[in-house]
Amino acid sequence: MYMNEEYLNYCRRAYQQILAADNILIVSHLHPDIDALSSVGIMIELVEGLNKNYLAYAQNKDDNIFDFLPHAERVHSKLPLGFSFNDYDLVLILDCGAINRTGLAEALHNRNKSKIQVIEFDHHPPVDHFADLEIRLPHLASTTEVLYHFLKINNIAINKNLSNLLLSGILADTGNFLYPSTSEDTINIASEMLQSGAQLPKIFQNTLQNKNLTSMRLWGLALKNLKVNSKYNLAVSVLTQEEINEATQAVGLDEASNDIFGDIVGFLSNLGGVKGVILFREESDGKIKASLRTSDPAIDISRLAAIFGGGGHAKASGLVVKGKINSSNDGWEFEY
Ligand SMILES: [Mn+2]
Repeated sequence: MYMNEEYLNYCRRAYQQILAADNILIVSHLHPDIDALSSVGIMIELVEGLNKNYLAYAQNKDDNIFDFLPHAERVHSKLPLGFSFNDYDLVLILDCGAINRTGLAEALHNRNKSKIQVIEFDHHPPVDHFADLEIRLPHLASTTEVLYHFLKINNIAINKNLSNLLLSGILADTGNFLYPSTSEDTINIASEMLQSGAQLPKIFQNTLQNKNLTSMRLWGLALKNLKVNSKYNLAVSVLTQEEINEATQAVGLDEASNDIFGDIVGFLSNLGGVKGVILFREESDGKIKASLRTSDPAIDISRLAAIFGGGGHAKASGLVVKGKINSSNDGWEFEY
């Protein structure tokens, strides 16, 4: 078990607080990914079973793409009319990394701490501490893996919905067991989920085997533009705003999901002989985003991201700077 006595107690306390609460707000990060929505789904399954009032929220949830996940359709992408933060006595924050990613930073900062308790479950490295109870385990592969331990410690039976949700988060955040975050424990949990009824083929049909034309075009461009910087031994690829527009508008989309870029850079990190890979992409609002990955056990690539104000995990991190990218035959020039 990947958890010390202190965290065992945190998990027990968290469950006692859920049992004692009347109105529960379940929150994950903006543009939620599969691990985020799976974690929210797990909490929905739990609180519905306990007949609690709840609202689930993840700002700007992309329509429908993750509807194969149990309860994903119950997650609000906008706060409903008449929403009041003070109506809740317990807030569960899942997979958010930092308070800014909750879309509720102001309400969380200004809350009446004697009335509203906040519990955070996460596997991102610490950024800011705003929860009353923080169950943060950065060595675990996914937030659903954190929640697996939470469920086990509290003797909550893992039914078919829970097993599908737990496995989906693990598969997504390990790149189907390819990323270095995959541990022996991760694989054991996944195998237990299959025995509990998780449907691996159904998950794959909705993830790996469900790429759309836009994402295929972006994959093609990112591969075409891949170069190796021999000075730093880093692989670099760039997607300019023009290229992203061309790829996405062709099928009538104005915005490409961030997940696509995470998938692409995850794949690029398989390139042999380099220390790491960076995928830069130009956003429409005058920003450049970069995703950094390494599969070299000796390298903490978040230290490179941190130089530019970014952060994340040792093997997968990101950064955002204001600026633009000019591409020419000689390469790229960054103005920032
Ligand atoms: Mn995650």
